[in-house]
Amino acid sequence: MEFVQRLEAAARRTEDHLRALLDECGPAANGRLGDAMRYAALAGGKRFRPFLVIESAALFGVEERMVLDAAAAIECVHCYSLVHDDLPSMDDDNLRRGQPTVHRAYDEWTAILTGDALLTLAFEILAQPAGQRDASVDVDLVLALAKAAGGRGMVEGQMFDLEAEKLGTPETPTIDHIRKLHALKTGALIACACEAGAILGRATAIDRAALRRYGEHLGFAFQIADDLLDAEGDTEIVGKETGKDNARGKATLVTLLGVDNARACLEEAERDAVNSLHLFGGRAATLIEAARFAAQRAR
Ligand code: GRG
Repeated sequence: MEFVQRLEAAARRTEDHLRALLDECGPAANGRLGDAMRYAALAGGKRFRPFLVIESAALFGVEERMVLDAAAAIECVHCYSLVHDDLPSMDDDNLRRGQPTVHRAYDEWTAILTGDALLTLAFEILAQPAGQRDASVDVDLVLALAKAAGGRGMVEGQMFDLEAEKLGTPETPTIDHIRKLHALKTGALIACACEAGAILGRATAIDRAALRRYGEHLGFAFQIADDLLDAEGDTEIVGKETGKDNARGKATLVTLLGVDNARACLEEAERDAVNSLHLFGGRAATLIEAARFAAQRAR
């Protein structure tokens, strides 16, 4: 199967599973919270993180239900982060995945609660007994996701981002600062998605570390591509407002280094990601293609 077809198939499987989980564990579909959660979680999105869970787990032949639960849980955390990031007090966005953001379609308090409920649902999905799952695997996954999402992970990255924008600190952001911010805000969850396959497959520490390294480089490439899309992309194709970083004077690798140097960093991150997979040989062909996709994506 072609890479794009694999990505689309993974997105469909994740969405179907997420829909079933929302019916099983989420609020009623005809209530405000249930509707808003479904609006945030089921409409669009590349489902790149679930794809990474599915493909990293495929290296170890993990049972389908376990894989889809982990994929759906990580996507719930991702969707929550987008809903909260879009809020007026954060990035203040009107458009996400080509449609009005949750606080625009509903209102701010509903968007806050929708994010809260999606974040919590992620951990409920991982903790509920299902299939052949082993409790120690569940605990490992819960720990990895909590670390990636929390105050030493994505939330800290978001904090750095907002401190820079709203408080002007640090006064002169360095490339190292931006790299750390990216590693936390974007890289941590992407790395967790890659590592999840190894956790589910009870892989060796060496294999697990290799997938984590791959995810960290991939996350960096993904973020630079995001900044390039903000600088050069078309709102219609990207599905969210573009040109915001420059307009706000935000420090990114693109605004600090310029488009050409940022693109060189992106290519290096893609190479580093691919090199991290060498011990898997040809079995990692799809993950190698995923690195190319992250670097060259148009939305
Ligand atoms: C609110 C705690 C908290 C964190 C927010 C995700 C995030 C952190 C901010 C989003 C801002 C942003 C543009 C980050 C850059 C990388 C990124 C996460 C892009 C969005 O992910 P995609 O491209 O989106 O995978 P889809 O819609 O395809 O799922």
